[in-house]
Order: sequence, then structure tokens, then C-alpha cells
Amino acid sequence: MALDHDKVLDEINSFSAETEEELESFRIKYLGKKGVLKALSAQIKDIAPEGRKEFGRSLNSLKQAVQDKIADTKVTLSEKPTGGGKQADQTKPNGTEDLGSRHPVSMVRREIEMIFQRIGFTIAEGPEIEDDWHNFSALNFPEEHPARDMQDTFFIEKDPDIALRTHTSSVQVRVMESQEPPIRIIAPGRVYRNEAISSRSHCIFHQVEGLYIDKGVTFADMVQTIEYFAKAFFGKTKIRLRPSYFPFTEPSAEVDVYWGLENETDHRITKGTGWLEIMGCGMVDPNVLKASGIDPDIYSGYAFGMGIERIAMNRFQIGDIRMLFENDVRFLKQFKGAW
Ligand code: 2NL
Repeated sequence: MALDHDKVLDEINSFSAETEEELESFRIKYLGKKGVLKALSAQIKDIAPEGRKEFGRSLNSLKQAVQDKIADTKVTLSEKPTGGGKQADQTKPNGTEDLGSRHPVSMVRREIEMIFQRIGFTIAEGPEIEDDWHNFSALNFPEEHPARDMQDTFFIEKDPDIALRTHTSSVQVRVMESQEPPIRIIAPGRVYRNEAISSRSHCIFHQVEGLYIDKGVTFADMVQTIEYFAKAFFGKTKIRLRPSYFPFTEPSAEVDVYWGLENETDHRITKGTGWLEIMGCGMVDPNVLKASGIDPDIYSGYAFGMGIERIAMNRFQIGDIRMLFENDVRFLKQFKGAW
């Protein structure tokens, strides 16, 4: 095959390289032992003697072109900033900065939400600043109930109808007022009580409440759901219900899970009983259904409520509830990776 000098020269001249590696491949392709120029010079024996001088000149000029190209490209590459030719981004994080983590209360809240979402509950939210109706009256709290006391609830003097909600039941009242059954919701959120602050109680804390209303909902349905939750969250299969009292449910109960008494920690956690109290529950009082416009002759339902801090303290072995509200990073960073 005759030497197509101009075509090869074009190829050489149009070459450019981004990296040293590309340039080295170029060098090997043209000047290597099995390179293009070696292959071309082997063709000289097929050339008529009178054309060989011309052929040789052609070869030499191509070789020169390759060598010039290599020298030029070396200069270009050495002038390039590193990083693939792009100017390094001076604002880019270097990968050693500290990442934050979820708050333990958020972790527990989210886990409880997901467990109930799996069985068809949806999440409902409502205002933290409530009126007396949604926080108390609609929930069957009598006018003189001690929880309504200014001592226990944050009111404003100018308008005692306005208070910081003391539970998220107020959210559920709002849902019952605005939706037809079936209702299957959980209401997570922050609540407020005017309490003396100690290692076990705070004036701000978080709850998850649940509400299920439909035709023919029974106490047995409630127990099944709580059993499911205890298994999913605590990995415990045994629960017990103790009779209790709430203004908004009848009958009412406190729920304990059987934690076990195998070691020192079990004794401490369960105060030597083997049982851990996890929530309160009950069948929604017919008065509560009526107050929200639901006919108790057609519908029935159950409700439950639990405190998130208390569960978080159990899960993460936190001895003082106040640590959950101090926002001290030395405390919070211990929960990295726990979610
Ligand atoms: C507890 C107990 C409970 C409820 C909350 C509720 C809500 C409506 C109607 C009826 Cl709208 N009940 N909520 C019921 C029983 C117990 O909470 O120990 N919470 C921390």
C-alpha cells in the first residue's frame, strides 16, 4: 500500500491529549516497535527504486511531525492545572467535616410511625397552640378536671381559651370533626405541661397517639394492634393490660410489655417486676365520638398514647430526660449511626 502522506500527517497534527497517558499511547502508536512509522518504512522495498528517495523524505517528515507534536503536547500538559484540566473547586467540602445525626426523639418517633404505617395508619398533624374545646372539652374533660388547672397547663391570662396542647388527642379531635370513619391515624408531636422539671419529667415532651374508628371495632382489635406494636418495636411478645382511667376512654388500660429479669439492667429497667409500662389505651368514650359528630350507635373505636422521651430513654439508656432538650452536641453525637 502506497504511503498516504497527507492523511497520516493530518492525523498527527489533529492529535491532542488531556493526560500524560494519552500522550504516551500516541507516542507508542507512531514511534513504537510495531508503530505506524515502522510499518510504513517496511513498505520501502515495494517502492520502485526511483521513488524511494521521495518515500524516505515523506517518512522523515512524518517522524518529525510526531516528535514536534509530542514536544508541544508536553508543554501544554505541564501548563495545565491538575484535576482533569478543570480549575479546582475551592469551596468543595474536603470530606472530613462532621456530619450531624438524628435526635433520639426523632429516631424513636419515626420508627413508631413506620410500624403503624405498615398496618394502614396515616400520620395526622395539628396545631401546638390549641383552644379549650380541642384540648379538653371535646375529650370529655369535666369543667373542673384538675388537668385544666392553670397550674398544669400553659394558658395565656388574656384569653384562657387558648393553651399549649397537653396531648396530641386534640389533633385526633380535629380529624374526627373533619373526616368520616373509617379513621386510622397516628398523631405524633410536641406537647406541653406546666410541670416541675426533673430527671423524669419536663414541661415539653413528645407523644404518639393512635386512633382507630370504624363499625364494629372492639377491645380485642386494640389488644392485637398493641401486641403487634410491642413485637415490632421492642421485640417482645408478651404484654399485659392493667385497668386504668382516662377521661376520653372507657374502659381504659395501661399496657406493660414483659421485659424479662435476666440481668442487673432488666431489674433496674423494670424496677424488679420484669414488666415495663409502655402506653395507655382504651375504647373511645361515646361522649368523645358524639362531641366530634360521630354517631356512637354506628361506630366504635380504640385509642392509645405513649410518651416518646420515655421510650427513647429506655432504648438508648438515657438517665435524665433533660439531656434530650439541652442540645449539647457532646450528648447528641453519641447517637450517630443509631438510625
Ligand atoms: C398515655 C395515654 C392515651 C388516648 C391517649 C385518645 C384520643 C382520642 C380519644 C380517645 Cl381523640 N383517646 N387518646 C387514649 C388513651 C390513652 O394516652 O399514657 N399517653 C402518654
